[in-house]
Amino acid sequence: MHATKVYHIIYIEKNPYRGSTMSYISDVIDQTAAKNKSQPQFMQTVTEVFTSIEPAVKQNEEQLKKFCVLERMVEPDRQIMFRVPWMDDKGQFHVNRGFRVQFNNAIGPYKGGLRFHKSVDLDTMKFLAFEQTFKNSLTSLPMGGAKGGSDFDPTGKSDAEIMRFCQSFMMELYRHIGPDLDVPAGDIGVGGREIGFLFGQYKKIAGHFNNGVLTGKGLSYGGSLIRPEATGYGATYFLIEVLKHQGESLKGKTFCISGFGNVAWGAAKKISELGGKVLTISGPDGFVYDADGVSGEKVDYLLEMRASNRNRAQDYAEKFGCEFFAGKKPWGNVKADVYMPCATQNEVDLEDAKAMVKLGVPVLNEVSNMPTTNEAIAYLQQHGVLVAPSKAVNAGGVATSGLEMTQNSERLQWTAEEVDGKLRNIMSNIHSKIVETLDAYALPYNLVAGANLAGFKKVADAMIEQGVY
Ligand code: 2IT
Repeated sequence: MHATKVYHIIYIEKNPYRGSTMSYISDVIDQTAAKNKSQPQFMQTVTEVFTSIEPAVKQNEEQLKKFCVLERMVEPDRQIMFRVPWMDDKGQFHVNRGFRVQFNNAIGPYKGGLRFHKSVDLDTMKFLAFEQTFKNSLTSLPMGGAKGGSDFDPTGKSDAEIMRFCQSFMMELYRHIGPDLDVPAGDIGVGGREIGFLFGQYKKIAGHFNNGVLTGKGLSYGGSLIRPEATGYGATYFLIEVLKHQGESLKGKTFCISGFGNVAWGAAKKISELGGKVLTISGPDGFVYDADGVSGEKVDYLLEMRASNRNRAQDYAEKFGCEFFAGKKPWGNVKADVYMPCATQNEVDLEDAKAMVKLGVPVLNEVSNMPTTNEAIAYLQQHGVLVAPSKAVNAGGVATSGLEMTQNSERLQWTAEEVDGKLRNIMSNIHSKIVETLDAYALPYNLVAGANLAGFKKVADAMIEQGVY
């Protein structure tokens, strides 16, 4: 049978509302699966979010149905796909595919990162933009949901090649973005260097210095202090709130982190600063076990690894004389108090979840977007593992992008202390909002359900109040 048909049938069969009283949710999941036959990642997040929102839908079913809120929520406002031709250092031409999915602007201008990775396709972009809509809602800042990027692979590329690629990408993207329209930022494969090249080209095309059009900028042209650190710092601040709720603290705890990019870097920096110990980092080649903990100059070395475009974790093991486990993930191989996936989607599957339970790891703090499969989340929760969902945990990145936009509008630059303090407050407020939402629906401390419910409610209210468009 053709693979696309398989996905379609799998998602309809797996529909958790099959045969339940919640036929509205069930129908929309079925219709969405039927219309998006080769988009398993998008269906994964739609199913995950919609599985959590039953209490909110029950309370307001008539209105939500009348205004087609769920039907409109799963259909992006627009999906832009374009050709990105570029020239390598030998003078050879290449063509990649560029994307921007503007999913939902009910509560603010479209906002979300750009991902440059060979795995990027429309399915990836749609799942990320859908997740972004609810995450941005949770931050309490006025930002809608979007995502973009390209299947361009930065591995092994020179700075000049990256620059030419970014310039070509912006030749098309510029007409779709603006400070009140859509504000892209970084994601996997897009950091300060790429944002600089993208902004330079935007400015040249637009003919004015409008730096509110992108976030994650360098400090010399309107970037915000703490934005590079914000995703990892925010994830740590959110975890502190979770631990506090359990009557515990971060100090003295051990961590397994995956990835070695911007997010893993920020998390390792903050965790080591606060007295936690990061035992692992990883890359596509395998994971590193550092018994002494990733801290100090070893944290800074992660930045060099990223800038080298080698995409190789073994470099760390070689430089600092640590053990390297080729082709393996840390999950199930190293015991720790907290697992923090910081690499990419679906990096924790059912097998990993089983190994985690067997090892007795009590907390999964999801940092990368949708790092855990739905089956794995269900297994972990059934076996008493506390799962903090990425929509809440990694929201500090985009929240600090929101703070960068505010500074650009004010034409001011805040101090690191000011931005960090606001980030801490935002993360603590997200946790409080989740707890309040769960209390309002008389639900137990299930952070996955609470985050989805809270994120959904604000977007749904705005969509209803603005009429059907
Ligand atoms: O997934 C994410 O939230 C990001 N990549 C950051 C998006 C942003 O606009 O800062």
